[in-house]
Amino acid sequence: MCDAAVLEKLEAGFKKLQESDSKSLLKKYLTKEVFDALKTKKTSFGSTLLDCIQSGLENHDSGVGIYAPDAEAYTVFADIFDPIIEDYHGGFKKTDKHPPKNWGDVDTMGNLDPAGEYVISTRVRCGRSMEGYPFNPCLTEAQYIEMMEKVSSTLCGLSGELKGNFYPLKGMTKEVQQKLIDDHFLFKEGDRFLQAANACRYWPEGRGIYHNENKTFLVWCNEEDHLRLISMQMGGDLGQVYRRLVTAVNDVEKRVPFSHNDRLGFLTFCPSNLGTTVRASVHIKLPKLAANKAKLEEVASRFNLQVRGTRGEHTEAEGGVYDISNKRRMGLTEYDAVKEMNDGILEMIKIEKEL
Ligand code: ADP
Ligand code: CIR
Repeated sequence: MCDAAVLEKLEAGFKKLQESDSKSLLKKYLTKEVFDALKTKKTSFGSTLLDCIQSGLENHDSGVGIYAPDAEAYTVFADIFDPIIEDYHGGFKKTDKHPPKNWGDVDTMGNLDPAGEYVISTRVRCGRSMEGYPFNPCLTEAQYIEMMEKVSSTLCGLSGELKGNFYPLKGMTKEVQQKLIDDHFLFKEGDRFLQAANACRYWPEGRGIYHNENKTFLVWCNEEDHLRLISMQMGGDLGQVYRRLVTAVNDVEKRVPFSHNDRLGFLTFCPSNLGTTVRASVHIKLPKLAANKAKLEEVASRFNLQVRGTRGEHTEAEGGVYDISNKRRMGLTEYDAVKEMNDGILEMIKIEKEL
């Protein structure tokens, strides 16, 4: 697209966003001043402000509304990324530096619900970007294929509990794909936030999932991020889930070089995932607390937690099952991000018991 057409789209989209009642962080921080300062800038990949914000311009119900088409966008468009990062991650300022990776003493994490009354399942995931490749909107079809081959051959070298197989999305039957999605193992298809961000080109080419036999260790390839490493299982044994993830990440990191930035930590497509990239969650039933959704949200945010629906972000709760996780991922260590979920969930269970 020529620059004049990009500018025209930007101006029209910005006007509509301003007139909307969008609650997104994009709307909150994209002032006229910031917009004017950034609207003609480009990264060396050729990414524009439109490439960063088109998802939020098209989807006014976005929570965040912005993605980095390439790593350089975080610096070139810092005037809009920095305040959004600060807001989302609970005060990570533009002068702050994300701490070095630290998984802490994995043996101190335990079971959130030994009696099995509230927690249905536990999951901890992190994201990684492969060094030498830009993010989704800038990848070529050849790069997608090359990356998936690298990921697949690397993971097939894992052993013990992590040993498994890689399944490309292309060629997978719709039944198998849907069953994996319904069982919460696989990413969904047709996410409109990612589509609008230009993150779904050549789909299903270059996308796939690796998992061990029990589906307790899984890796998503080229959905939102290059890699999502996931450990999950039924019940509330966060300790076991966490130890498995840490073992796996340490192993994979020896085999694949990942993009890391001194200030931002591990680099991801969405600014909400930067830093540790860790989202530790439980599927949980808290019927008394959840009888009042506003109250549930209020209590969760008191403990820096985020509430999602049963099928993940932008979905509704089914059968009273909520996905509750740590919200911030930056400015704290991996251990502390998981501990934040641990401590908050224990408090929420305590409140539920007292109601
Ligand atoms: P993310 O991968 O960023 O964490 P989503 O919110 O889209 O993104 O969730 C991805 C999938 O993981 C969804 O199917 C969701 O239901 C599932 N999931 C998340 N937390 C849990 C959990 N504690 N137990 C089981 N499934 C979970
Ligand atoms: C949105 O803005 O709602 C989507 N682009 C997804 C943002 C990721 N949200 C989050 O809370 N981690």
